[in-house]
Amino acid sequence: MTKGLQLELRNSFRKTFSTACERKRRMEKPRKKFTGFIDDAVAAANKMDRDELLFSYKGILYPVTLCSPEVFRAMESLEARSDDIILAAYPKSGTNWLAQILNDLVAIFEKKTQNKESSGNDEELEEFPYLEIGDTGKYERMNKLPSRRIMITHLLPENLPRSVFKNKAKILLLIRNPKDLVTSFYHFTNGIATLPSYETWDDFFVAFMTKKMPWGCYFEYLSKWNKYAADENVMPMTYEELKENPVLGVKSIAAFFGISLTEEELQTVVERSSFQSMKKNSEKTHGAYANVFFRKGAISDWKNLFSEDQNEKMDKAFEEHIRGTKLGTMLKYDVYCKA
Ligand code: PPS
Repeated sequence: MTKGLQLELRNSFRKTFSTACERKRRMEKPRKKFTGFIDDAVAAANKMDRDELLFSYKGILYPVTLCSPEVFRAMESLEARSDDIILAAYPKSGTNWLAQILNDLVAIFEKKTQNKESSGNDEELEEFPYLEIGDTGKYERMNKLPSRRIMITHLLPENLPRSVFKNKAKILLLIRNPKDLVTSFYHFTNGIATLPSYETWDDFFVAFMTKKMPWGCYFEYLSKWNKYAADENVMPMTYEELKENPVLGVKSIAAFFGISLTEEELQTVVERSSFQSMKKNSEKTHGAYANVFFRKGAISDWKNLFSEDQNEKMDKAFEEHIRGTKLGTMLKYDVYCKA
């Protein structure tokens, strides 16, 4: 991008959000707790043995430094709303990317609706954006937050609070091709102390294929969410389609959540959520773990890791579990996962 265009985008953003100060607060606000939370979790994990890092709840593994059975039980008290914005994604699907897009879309929505009461305007109202991460009092506090709330989750549909489906909260379901996802997960796992690290890629691949991942098995995640993929309150989107056409992707997300955008606003949201922009800003937003969360941001990095045998195993698992389903078809496996 040329310097002139960058300047134009910056200026258009300034016009959209009345003051630079307000903009800075909106951009950095959701991440203040993010970095603090991750730093604390890493400090706690550093004092633990590898085999203590995960616990099992309802048959699924989670990191002990981030989640707990008490918080899972308390989550049921969350009263979801029809105007909630929920981002559901298996780990390493591009969650932070979509979170950036949704935060900007809600900021634009609030500005237009002059929603002074909105949950975005007061730092004290802030909660860690991942639904399943926090303390037991989080959900009672969230029940008092004004709309529109953004919630991010890696959970299976059956483990979300019942009110999410009962009250028809809208869910953006983000999915990513399994080969790039497992590649990303491997690098992440070895880059952050909250998850058990692996000596070799081969060991990690075996663990991924045998249901040893935190937040559960990728294939089960897709099979279970597939039952909701055609619901009118659920919009599935792939990492790859957003990467290949971010303008169209952001437009469809905004339309799904009923947020109107001018052409200028659309361009600004797209630019601010590009991998380059997010990586540049990542020390501010993600602190010490910036490079772990924003690694390559590309399609096909799996080709640098997968052996012939691993390709065959993944192809077979995809065939058995997902091909032929709505989500499986959306993933365009033959385009993105064949050498
Ligand atoms: S997490 O830890 O589960 O919340 O990780 P998550 O954010 O879901 O996924 C991390 C991967 O998403 C890439 N990423 C992006 N790709 C494209 N564009 C943008 N803006 C973007 N932001 C993050 C990130 O680099 C991780 O993928 P890999 O393949 O490891 O680079």
